[in-house]
Amino acid sequence: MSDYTDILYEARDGVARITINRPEKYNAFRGKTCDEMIDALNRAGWDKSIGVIVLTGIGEKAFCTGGDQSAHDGGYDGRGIIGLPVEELQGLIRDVPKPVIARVNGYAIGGGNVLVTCCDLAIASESAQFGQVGPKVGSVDPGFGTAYLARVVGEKKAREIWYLCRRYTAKQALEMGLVNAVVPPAELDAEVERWCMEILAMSPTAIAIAKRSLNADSDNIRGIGGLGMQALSLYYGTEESQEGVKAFLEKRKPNFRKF
Ligand code: 2NE
Repeated sequence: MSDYTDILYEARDGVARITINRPEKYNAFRGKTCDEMIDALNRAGWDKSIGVIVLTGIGEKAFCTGGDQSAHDGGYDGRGIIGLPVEELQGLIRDVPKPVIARVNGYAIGGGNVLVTCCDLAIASESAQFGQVGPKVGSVDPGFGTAYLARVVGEKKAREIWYLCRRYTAKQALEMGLVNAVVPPAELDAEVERWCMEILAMSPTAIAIAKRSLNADSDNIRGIGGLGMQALSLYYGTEESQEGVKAFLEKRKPNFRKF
């Protein structure tokens, strides 16, 4: 697969850049987007001329806003347990034997925030905003999106993020350890480039072993994710979940009181 419609792929000077290209949807992903990202990650991950992978979204508004709610009808429009192979995508970010850097240029919301969580490193523009929205829109990201988030930002903060669905600034994301660096928007590309060049100077095999070793401690979370997706597919069939999706699309507050 190389005729991508939902992403851009560029490989140059040892760095592969995967860019979600759905600006009209604030870079939300549908089934096809996930499949293309999986294809591109495999392509970059096993290309010996590539030492670092950068994941980002087109434009300045959004890095990624998670599942495309307009492609959600009691389930998403693609393959897999919930119609979005997100657990495969998240697992692959961890499995490719090279660092994946999230270049966070705007909103990293819902599944977009989970992608940031799963990436090895994250560098954000000062204008980026982060947060989970699942309980507001009738969804949840079990596995890496919840349990691994707690490893990254701590248990109490992860619970706050999921239970209150607030938005966090790039500075707050830095303070909680969700991102590694924050720079003014105009300096984002130069900063990402600097981090890539530093990594490219290292032994790729040592980096690959370090990555797998760092992964090992949290790999059990993958099983929770698979189990959780099965539960999520049942939840998506309920009136309660559908109220969340409908409310988002109708631009109103959800009413979950009767549930
Ligand atoms: C991103 C955010 C915070 C932006 O808010 P605001 O107020 O700045 O803009 P607005 O008007 O909400 O959004 C701008 C346009 O982008 C679309 C909106 O519908 C709107 O379109 P127009 O009215 O201009 O035509 N848009 C934004 N996000 C979208 C999305 N995800 N799908 C489709 N269209 C989207 C605000 O928009 C927000 O909170 N978005 C909610 C994102 C959301 O619900 N994501 C899914 C969470 S569940 C999930 O990701 C997931 C997973 O990770 C794993 C498994 C299953 C699900």
